[in-house]
Amino acid sequence: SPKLGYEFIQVSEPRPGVGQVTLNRPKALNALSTPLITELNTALEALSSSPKIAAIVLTGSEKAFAAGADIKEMAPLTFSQAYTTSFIESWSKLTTAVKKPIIAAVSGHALGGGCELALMADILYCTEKANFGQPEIKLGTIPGAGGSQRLTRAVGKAKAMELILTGKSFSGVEAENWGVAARCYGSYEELMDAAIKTAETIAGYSKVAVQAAKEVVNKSQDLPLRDGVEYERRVFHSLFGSNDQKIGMKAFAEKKKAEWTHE
Ligand code: CO8
Repeated sequence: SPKLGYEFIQVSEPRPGVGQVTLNRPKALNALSTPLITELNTALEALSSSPKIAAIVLTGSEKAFAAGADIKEMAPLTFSQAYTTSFIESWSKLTTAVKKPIIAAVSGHALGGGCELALMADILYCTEKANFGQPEIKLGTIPGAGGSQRLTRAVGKAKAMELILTGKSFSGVEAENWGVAARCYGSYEELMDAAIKTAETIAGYSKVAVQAAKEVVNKSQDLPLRDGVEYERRVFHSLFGSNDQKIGMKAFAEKKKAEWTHE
């Protein structure tokens, strides 16, 4: 059931433990204005701190995940306004403030800031026909919410450079083949079913282990290999201090289902 109080997004709980945020600014193909991003951050922080929620699905409509930053809002910005207000910085709040896994379910356009937002998620699912791209070059600018960094890490320099310098789009099928998307689906319905099912699967595990798993995988994007492997081992060691590790391994030995305490 959609929660009241938001203008540009909808928040729901499609399954127990699964929070869903749906971008809902259909007239502008979910263009990411500052008010929309403010609502998104508020909703994600609320889901992140809710003890009832274990995983989050972030989606748009069948037609558009998001067609980018709001070009009409950006057009008149001056350098000093952008610089002193740290324009766009708050966009990536979800990558630091949210410790629960976020699954982006992308159908239709995911362009510019929309592509960047999808790339910030922990898991990306899309439809075969999804339309990804970084078209900023056509507007006389460049990606500003991590696109040049996250897309390059995802597809490698050769493809990222071509995509960002030409502004050409890529499909959901290509996104899956190149490793941007974990999986692509034939229809919007299949996409949403799969995203919610995956979130539900994750929600069935120990919250402690899930948060640790997300943390160490994301560390691999920031750290050199040796440091990353060491970081992983430290976190792995620390999980021997959790109840859930004892519960999970005991349940395996006894051939029973683990009943997590999330401690
Ligand atoms: N900003 C504002 N309004 C938009 C945007 C946008 N990014 N995209 C679409 N709209 C609006 C259109 O202006 C139109 O409004 P209106 O009906 O009032 O004219 C409405 O949405 C519907 O759009 P179209 O009529 O164009 O729909 P089509 O189906 O014909 O075309 C497209 C769909 C191809 C997606 C087309 O709308 C398009 O090219 N949009 C712009 C895509 C784009 O360039 N995105 C990148 C923007 S720049 C950016 O995101 C990064 C800036 C760096 C900062 C980092 C990110 C925050």
